[in-house]
Amino acid sequence: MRVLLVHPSPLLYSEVYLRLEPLGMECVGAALLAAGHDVRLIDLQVFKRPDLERELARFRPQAVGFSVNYLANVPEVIDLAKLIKQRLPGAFVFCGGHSISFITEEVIAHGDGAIDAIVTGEGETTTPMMLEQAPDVDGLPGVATARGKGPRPTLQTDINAIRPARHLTRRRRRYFIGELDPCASIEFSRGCPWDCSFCSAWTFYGRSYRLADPAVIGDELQAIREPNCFIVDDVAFVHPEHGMAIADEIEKRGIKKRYYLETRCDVLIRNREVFARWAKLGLCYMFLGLESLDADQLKLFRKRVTPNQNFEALEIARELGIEVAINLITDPSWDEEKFTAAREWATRVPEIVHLTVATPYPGTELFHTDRRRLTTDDYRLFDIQHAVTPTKLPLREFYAQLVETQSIINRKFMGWKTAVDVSRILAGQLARGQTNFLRMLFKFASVYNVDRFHGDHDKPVVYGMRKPEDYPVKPTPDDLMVHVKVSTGKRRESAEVASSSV
Ligand code: B12
Ligand code: SF4
Repeated sequence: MRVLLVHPSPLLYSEVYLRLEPLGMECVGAALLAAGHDVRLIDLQVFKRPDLERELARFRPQAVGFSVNYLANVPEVIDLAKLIKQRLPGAFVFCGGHSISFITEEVIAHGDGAIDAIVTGEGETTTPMMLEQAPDVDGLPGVATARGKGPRPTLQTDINAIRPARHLTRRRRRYFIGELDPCASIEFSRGCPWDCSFCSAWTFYGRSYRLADPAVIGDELQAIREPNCFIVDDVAFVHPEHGMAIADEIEKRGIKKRYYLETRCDVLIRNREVFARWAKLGLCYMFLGLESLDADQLKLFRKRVTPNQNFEALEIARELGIEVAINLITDPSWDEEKFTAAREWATRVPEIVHLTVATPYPGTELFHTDRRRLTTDDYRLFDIQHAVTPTKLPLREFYAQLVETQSIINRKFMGWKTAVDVSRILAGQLARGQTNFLRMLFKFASVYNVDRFHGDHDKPVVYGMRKPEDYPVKPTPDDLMVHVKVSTGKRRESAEVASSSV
């Protein structure tokens, strides 16, 4: 079958800081190729709508699949699905990905016949099986249609079996994160054994944590042409021996790259020697979700770390020479005083401090337990940059404070001064025709501005999101789980790692 996979347009965050390859869709693409399908992929973070139209006309796909990892992309994907059905009425249109796995019923209803099926959970096993049966896919495990949902899918037992088909993505030079330009992505592990109340990683993967074979990673890194790699794991190097084994493979092959990863503060403290070794191998940036400077707030998030651990982790990263991007969650209840305190702290520390807004996402516990009512049903505002629950300050003032605090990044790490400071890096990139980082340095003000944030709330809502109060029964955490519960030795081990860190 001719299958076209489509990734929607970038979110606000990606308009400035980064644009990364759609790794999940490349995994689905690899599984479809292995099943004998003719597969093409178009990423609208890089391509434009007319490119998609051209692809439809030339390739005439018999099936079109959309990736919906991000809730804010839902309306765009519904509109695109409708467009595809108009152009190619016989095509089988389906979606898959993280966010959409939690809201299948409402999206299929919005699609009004344009979305034939939604794959819930991991796509590698379900998607080829579904296309084998298409269009009669009702009742298959992990497949939702207008007539209901099949049983929950089972997690893949082996994440080494299918690795991303990177050759499916075109214009790969457009993928970057900060000065790592160009940048590929790679997955070392899948899942997260913790259970933070604001996060859906654990409801999606059922608190499992699976590891890729270090030798497979070594081969993959060797095959990646880009000099930089973003490691997409939710929490990198939970198991120190895994991090060390991958490091061995890198050294054995003499691979020289620079890396960016995301981890938890307690993992960094516990496995300091792994990060120290990786710093020597090229780990130069790290994303740490501190989330809050306040102990009570951290408890509410069930983050299972203390502010002291957070500060200790920052010290370690500084000693290792790894540049840290910190995430702090701004709460809509913040007043001027709270913002001022955050600003003072963000100005004082040498790290890059990102601010996001607390957002109850479908699939998280917070969505069903937060007593505040959502102020909007516009999917597009659920990008953790907008306030979707009542703000203590008037909304415009809230955004004014938020943007002023976010703009510390602009003052410290962007603009002309930074361009001069990093002129050698820029010169090297320009010599190779890479301009993503240079453009990034001057984009902040056009994206992060009060008028835009505030104005986004006035856009007409065509597809309304189902709010917590619209659920007939309040789901339990178990109801939120996307996959069947599996009890393997590895999984128990992961849970122990998590609880031993509490
Ligand atoms: C890596 C990552 C990023 C990267 C960028 C990834 C990218 N290419 O854009 C970074 C760190 C930059 C990032 C940024 C953001 N992220 Co992010 N990110 C992730 C993370 C940790 C892993 C995603 C990943 O690559 N996984 C590995 C691949 C192999 O898995 P996958 O993509 O899920 O794909 C599988 C399935 O989903 C499915 N599938 C996927 N696509 C398709 C398509 C079809 C057709 C089918 C059938 C199946 C299918 O099959 C795949 C294989 O099994 C997830 C959390 C998570 N564990 O999923 C959060 C997550 C997706 N991000 C999230 C958020 C909020 C953001 C930001 C908005 C945060 C911000 N600071 O503003 C930004 C927006 C970025 C953007 N794209 O514009 C939220 C999404 C919340 C939501 N409900 O919308 C998540 C769930 C994190 C969380 N815990 O809440 N992110
Ligand atoms: S540790 Fe990170 S990925 Fe895991 S549940 Fe908490 S926020 Fe989500």
